[in-house]
Amino acid sequence: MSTYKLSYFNMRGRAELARYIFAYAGIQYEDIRIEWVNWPTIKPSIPFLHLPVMEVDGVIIHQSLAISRYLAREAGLVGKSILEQAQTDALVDSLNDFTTLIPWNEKDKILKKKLLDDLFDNEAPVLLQNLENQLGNKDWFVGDSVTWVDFYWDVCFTTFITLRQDFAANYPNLLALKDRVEAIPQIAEWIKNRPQTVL
Ligand code: GSH
Repeated sequence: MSTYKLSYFNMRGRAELARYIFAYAGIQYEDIRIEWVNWPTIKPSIPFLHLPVMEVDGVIIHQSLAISRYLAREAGLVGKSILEQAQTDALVDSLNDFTTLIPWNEKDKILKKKLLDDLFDNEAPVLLQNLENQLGNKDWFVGDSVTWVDFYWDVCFTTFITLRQDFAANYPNLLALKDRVEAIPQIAEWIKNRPQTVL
């Protein structure tokens, strides 16, 4: 049995997808939450200087999606064929592309609002319509069972609504998928008990 240590800040952010997969698979891990005040001291010791990182039996993996993909493989959540895996990866990348466009670190409030308005008015509908088309009336994005991109949708949804509350209101199938993910008993349990943070 491997030992896992996941290090991130005290936020859902880029570690939450990994935490969903740990919860779903019932894998024990250390959920290390570094305080921002301690980060400058810790940062030089972290490979590639960003969080999250995950230590597996002493080996450190960086990049949140590499971490989550590794765990998803362990948990049987990557798709049942290499074609399904490619479809799943592509959807994960599309959600991630949008996430990286969000001006997280913009300090100028007026500029930040302008950038967010532009993103949610112009970019989000393209992403959401394509996701809605991919999902159709199926239960899950890819194949006939849950994969890690279904989890990633719920993780992204939970954060995006803090930026624009009604951003997915016109996409009923995507809203139903979010409910379906949150109703998975292990995920429901994690959501109920996880540390409450804004992001
Ligand atoms: N592409 C990387 C991933 O997905 O893991 C991005 C990592 C990243 O930018 N992490 C941020 C961070 O470490 C937090 S979300 N910020 C502190 C810093 O860069 O000093």
